This record gives sequence, structure tokens and C-alpha cells, in this order.
Amino acid sequence: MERTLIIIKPDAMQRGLAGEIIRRFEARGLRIVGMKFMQISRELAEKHYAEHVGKDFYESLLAYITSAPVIVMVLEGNEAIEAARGTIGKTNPIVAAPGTIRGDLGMETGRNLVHGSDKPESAEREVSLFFAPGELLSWQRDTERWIFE
Ligand code: DAT
Ligand code: MG
Repeated sequence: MERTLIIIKPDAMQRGLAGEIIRRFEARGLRIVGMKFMQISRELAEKHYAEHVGKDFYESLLAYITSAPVIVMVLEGNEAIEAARGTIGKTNPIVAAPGTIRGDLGMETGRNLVHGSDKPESAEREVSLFFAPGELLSWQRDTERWIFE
């Protein structure tokens, strides 16, 4: 089973879309193993978005992600990273497919509602930035065998 880090970003929180976004991941079959409500500090945002240092959108990206509280989650499942990225949709909501979170709920790359790790190494790094090992719970749902063959 793979784990991925999801952030319900400040715009989604401000717009009251957290429930709608969590609902989509839950309905997909991804298992929540960690969740917290927090406001991301500048220091943590710099670590999380280290790969984007120097890009023209870097400062506005940090301002955005630190601008209001977020919900951070760890989701688990078979190929959880790719499954979550599919449910999230492409980076620019304008070209994200209808049916995805960004394609249904967003209009701008700089207001794209949700983060999902893009590969196993990023997921491991990001999960450990936001969660201590003891904050993640291993558990089985009674529906597990109806979601995973
Ligand atoms: P994703 O969030 O789809 O993984 P990414 O890792 O390439 O996308 O970029 C991280 C965030 O940075 C993205 O969610 C929004 C912002 N961003 C990326 N490319 C951008 C651009 N060309 N203009 C403005 N913001 C951008
Ligand atoms: Mg990314």
C-alpha cells in the first residue's frame, strides 16, 4: 500500500469546499491515515515547495499556501499517489478534466484548491514534513475487500 500527502489549500478552506474535497477522496476508496488542521508557516512552505525555488511564481505560491489554514491529510491505498493525482486533475484548473476536483471547482493555477504528492520519493518526503510517525494510524475498514481485490 502506498501513501500520499494531500493539502486542502487556503482557497478551498475559505470557499467551504473541504468537505466536498474529502468526500471525493473517500468515495474513490482512498483510506485516511492522518489528518490535521493547521496554518502552514513560511519555513514549512519553503521546505514543502523547495523544488520551485527561483521560479517566477515561487513567492506568490508561498504567500498563497501560508495565507489561511489548511487541512493536511495522508491517504493510503493501492497506487494512492496516481489515484489521488487523477482525482485532483491537472495543475491548471482550466485544462483539468471535468470530473476532477480542479476541473470542477477551480479557475486558476494559483488557486487550484488541493495538493497531492507527485511520486513516491516526494510523498515520503512530504508526509514526514507534516506528520510524525505516531500521528499516522494503521487501520482496516470493514469495506476493504470491496475496494481492493
Ligand atoms: P501540482 O500542484 O499540480 O503538483 P506543481 O508541483 O508543478 O503542480 O506546482 C506546485 C504549485 O505551484 C501548483 O499547484 C500551482 C503553482 N504553480 C505551478 N506552476 C505555476 C505557474 N506556471 N504559474 C503559477 N503558479 C504555478
Ligand atoms: Mg507538485
